[in-house]
Amino acid sequence: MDLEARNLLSPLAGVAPSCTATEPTVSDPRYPIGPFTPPAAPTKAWREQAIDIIAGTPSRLRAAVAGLDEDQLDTPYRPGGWTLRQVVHHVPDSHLNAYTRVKLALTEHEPVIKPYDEAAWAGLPDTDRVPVEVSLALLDALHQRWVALLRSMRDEDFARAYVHPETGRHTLEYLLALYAWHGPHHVAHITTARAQHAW
Ligand code: NI
Repeated sequence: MDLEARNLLSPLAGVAPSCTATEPTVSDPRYPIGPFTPPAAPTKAWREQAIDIIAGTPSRLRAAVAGLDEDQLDTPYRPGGWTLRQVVHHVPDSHLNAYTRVKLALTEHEPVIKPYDEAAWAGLPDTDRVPVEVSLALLDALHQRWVALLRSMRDEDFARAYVHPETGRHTLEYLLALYAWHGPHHVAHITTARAQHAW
């Protein structure tokens, strides 16, 4: 579990997740750090912490898979789930889209963004043909660009928004919160699996 990131974000999170039977819980292996909850009243200090988490995600992902062999990388993080290799390749897939959404929202008025089918992307052949190192390097480079952009943004820039055709209008502050959760969420898939296998 990604305790450091969780401790950073949990005091700042919004309403607690619902405890109804249909909602995922913190014991759900799909959500090792809990499901995403947007912050109720984000502050500038909160944003700086969230950007720091995004800045640290590439090195944390790299550390999470360090020393794993090819068979271990081809093991699902949970029964029926993605392999650790698919998780690693998914993170830059997702963050490339997020970075693009930030740039679109900063340069256009509430653009409608293009969703993507993350499961289908994770099933494309590059996932098996490219070493995880390639995606780790891609994530390193991407986050240098993304974090430089996020750190350049003024308060009013975080109020800019994009429109997701299925889930509606979201501010860049919401996107920041979502991706400060998303990286640690997937790192925890790997670290939790390693702990369970004693790898
Ligand atoms: Ni994801």
